Amino acid sequence: MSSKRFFSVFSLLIVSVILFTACGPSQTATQAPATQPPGGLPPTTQAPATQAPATQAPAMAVKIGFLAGTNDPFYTTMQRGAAQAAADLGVELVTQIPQNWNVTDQTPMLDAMVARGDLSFLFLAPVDSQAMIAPLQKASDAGIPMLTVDTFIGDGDYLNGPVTFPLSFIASDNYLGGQIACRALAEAIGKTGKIYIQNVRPGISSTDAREKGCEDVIKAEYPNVIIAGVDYNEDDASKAQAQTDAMLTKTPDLAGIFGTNVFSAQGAGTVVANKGLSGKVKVVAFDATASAIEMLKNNPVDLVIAQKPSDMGYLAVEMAMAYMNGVTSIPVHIPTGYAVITRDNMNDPNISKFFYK
Ligand code: T6T
Repeated sequence: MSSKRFFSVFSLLIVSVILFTACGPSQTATQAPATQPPGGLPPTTQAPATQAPATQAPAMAVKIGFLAGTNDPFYTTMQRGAAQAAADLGVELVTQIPQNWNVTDQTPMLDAMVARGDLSFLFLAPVDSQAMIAPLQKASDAGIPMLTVDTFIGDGDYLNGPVTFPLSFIASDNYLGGQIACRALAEAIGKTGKIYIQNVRPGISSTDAREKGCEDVIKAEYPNVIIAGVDYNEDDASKAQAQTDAMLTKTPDLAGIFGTNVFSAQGAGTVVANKGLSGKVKVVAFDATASAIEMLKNNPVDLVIAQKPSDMGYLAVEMAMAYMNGVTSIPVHIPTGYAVITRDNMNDPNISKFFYK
């Protein structure tokens, strides 16, 4: 255990001991306080040993903070998983969801969560792998143990990388996801033709890795497939639509599109459908939202890659509790896997259980 982690565990233990001592049952009734003045209350007027003082505070639930990336079905599904774990383990989940995917929205929410002073643990999806390091370092220095879900800071290697203060990283293997997506897309277009990537913004660990996985698989396995362009939509479906529209106008022989997340795929699929290009321009969508599944059913989308956000949330709370209960072997990286959804398997309950809710 690094000395920083040792000290976090150590300070947690100290805090628990202090809290336990302060709130211990009937302490004032059973022990003669050392500070009792001589000639204080006669023994007969003291509260009986079995009776708790009327003013004793009720036991407080442990509170775990969850700071999402933004308001989308991926994170609401993650919140559901986390809430389930919190209910199962008898802790309180305190959730904050930034309206937009950016550092300016996420940082003040993080600061406010730290300032509350009552969160024992924090898990979050940092919206930028570099820009969120300093704000999170500040939270860690304030004594809050944390782990990241979905996205990482630094290079994601919390053991040997440049950033080691988060305890764990629980997420999909996004590079693999990009490879799965673009292999399927290349196959869907007959291994020949132009494809286009609708992405969010450089600097986000998850979607950067999906783009890279896509590019690498095309380069390595499909010599006749060309990546004709990449656009960044700032996690805005309308922007994704406008960019896809412009791309289709500029490249009328475009054969396929990879939408790397909820709003990218939603924007791309909508334009393909509106232009009457369903089936002609193939679309692979990351994230199993209701809209992606609808587009899979009605054609513009050919493949949907479901992550497991509910598992991420559940495991994050479990790991937080394990850590607070003294477990010292928290896995530094927990990959959660995918379900690959096609028109053929979408009605199978073993697959449809991965649709985001
Ligand atoms: O794809 C997810 C998430 O994995 C990614 O990091 C950001 O976008 C989503 O939240 C979906 O909108």
